[in-house]
Amino acid sequence: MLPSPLLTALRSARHLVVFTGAGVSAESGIPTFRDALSGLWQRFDPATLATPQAFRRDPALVWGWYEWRRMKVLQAQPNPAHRAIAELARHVAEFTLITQNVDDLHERAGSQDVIHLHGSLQQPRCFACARSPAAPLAPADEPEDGRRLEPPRCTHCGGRLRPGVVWFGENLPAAALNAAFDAARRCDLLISVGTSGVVYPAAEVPRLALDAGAMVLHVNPQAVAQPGEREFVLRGPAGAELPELLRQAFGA
Ligand code: BV8
Ligand code: ZN
Repeated sequence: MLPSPLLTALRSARHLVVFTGAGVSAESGIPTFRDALSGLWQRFDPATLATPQAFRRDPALVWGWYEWRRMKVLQAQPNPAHRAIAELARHVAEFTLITQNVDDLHERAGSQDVIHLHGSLQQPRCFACARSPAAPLAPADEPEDGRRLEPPRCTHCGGRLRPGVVWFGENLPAAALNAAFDAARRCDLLISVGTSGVVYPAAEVPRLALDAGAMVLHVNPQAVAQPGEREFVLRGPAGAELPELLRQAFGA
C-alpha cells in the first residue's frame, strides 16, 4: 500500500508533474541510455558518441547508431507505464509531463504537450543550416555493416542531416527547459520515473520541486534517492508500479 501522505498528495494534487528518463521505456524493449550500447554498440561510450564532435569525426557511425535506436522505437509499443502516465493526467487539475527521452512512446500512449528536454529521434535537422527535411524520414533501413549509415543530405544546402536530439556539450532548448523548471517550481507533487539522475541540467528538475516545497516520488528498481520527509521511493519497474499507484489513488 502506498504511504498515506503520498495517497493524499496524489488525490489532492493541484499540479502534478511527471519527469521521465529512459527507464520508463525499458519495458517497451528500448535499451536504457546506459544500455543503449549493448550488442554491436557495447564498445562505445554514450557520452562520447552522443556529441557533435563524434558526428563531425564519423557522421555515418553516429547516424547509424541513431537509426538503430529509431528503428527500435518504431518497432516498440508504449508499455503500461506510459499508459498510466497518460491516464494520471485525467485525474488532476493541472498536469505537466517532462521527459529526457528522445522516443515518442509517451505521445503514442496518448500524452499531450510532452516537454522533450533532449529533443526527439523523430525530428532530424540539417547539421549545417538546421532546417528540418521537407519529408519525414523513411523507416530506418538496416545499417550496412550493422553500424554505419551515411546520413541523408539536406535538400536546401546539401549539408548532412543529424538526429534532432541534444548532444552532450549542447544547450537544451531554452523554451523546454524554462517550461520544465517553471512547472517543477509550481507543482505540489513530482513523480520521477526511470532516471539515473546523472545528466544535467535535466537532473535539476526533481531538486527544484523539492526545494519549492513539493513532494517527490521516485519510481525505479534501483535506489536512486534516500527517502525523506517529503521524498518517497517506490522500488520496482515503472510498468508495474505506476498502474498500481493509479489504482490505489484513483481506483482507475
Ligand atoms: C549542457 C539525448 C550546457 C541524446 C542526452 C563537460 C562538457 C560539457 C558538458 C558537461 C561536461 N560535464 C558535465 C556536463 C554537463 C553534461 C552532463 O550532465 N554530463 C553528465 C554525463 C555528467 N550535460 C550536457 O552536456 C547537457 N548540456 O550542459 O549544456 C553546456 C554547453 C557547453 C559546455 C558545457 C555545458 C546536455 C545533456 C543532454 C545529453 N543528451 N540524450 C541521446 O539520447 O542519444 S542524455 C541521455 O542520458 C538520455 O537522453 C537521458 O536523458 C540521460 C540520462 O539517462 P536516463 O534517462 O537517466 O537513463 P539511464 O540509462 O542513465 O538510467 C536509466 C534508469 O532507469 C536507471 O536508473 C534504471 O535503474 C532505471 N530503470 C531501468 N529499468 C526500469 C527503470 N526504471 C523504471 N522502470 C524500469 N523498468
Ligand atoms: Zn541544410
